[in-house]
Amino acid sequence: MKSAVVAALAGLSFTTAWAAGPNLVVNGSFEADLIPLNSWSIRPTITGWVGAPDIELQHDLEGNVAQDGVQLVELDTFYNSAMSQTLNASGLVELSFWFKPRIGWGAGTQGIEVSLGSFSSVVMDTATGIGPTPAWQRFSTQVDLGSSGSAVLRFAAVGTSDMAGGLIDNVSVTAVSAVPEPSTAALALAGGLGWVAWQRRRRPG
Ligand SMILES: [Ca+2]
Ligand SMILES: [Ca+2]
Repeated sequence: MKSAVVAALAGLSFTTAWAAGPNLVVNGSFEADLIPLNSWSIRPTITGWVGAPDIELQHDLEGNVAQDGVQLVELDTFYNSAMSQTLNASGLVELSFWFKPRIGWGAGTQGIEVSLGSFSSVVMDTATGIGPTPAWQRFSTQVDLGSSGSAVLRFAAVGTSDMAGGLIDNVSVTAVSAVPEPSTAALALAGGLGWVAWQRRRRPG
């Protein structure tokens, strides 16, 4: 699993640095629009985010525990979808988010494309939910947003459009006050959180 993730991210300027400062993302943990426990809801918008065309919120659905708080997002709703928000930001920032594949689904269906300003990358397109306890993993990268003062942050499901996509939580963009020393590591990965029993969601097709 980890080797596949590293391979998927080869060539990206991911670093292990952590930035200080407030989170510039509105509702980055998807907690603002609380839905009932063990449920999902597909909506054109949620607080801070606009779907293209829609966004699926989940609240501990079938035991899928969020990385932060109680809710998370999936973007393969009934099809590959996307969500975005415009940030008031400039200069060097650190983008961070957490990802977990859904159990029981193979590679090529759980990919996430992330973009911020001029930065864009597909991550996790080789992720598989094989095994009883797929773990949350953190991805981070630094992006120079220049001086325009605003930038679009966007996530999109990629790969097979089949109502099964990777799970996203705890998205943050923070200003970086000083350029950190680049790490030799290709990416920041943190596992071990949220090792929970996870059942495949079933939904009428
Ligand atoms: Ca959350
Ligand atoms: Ca999919």
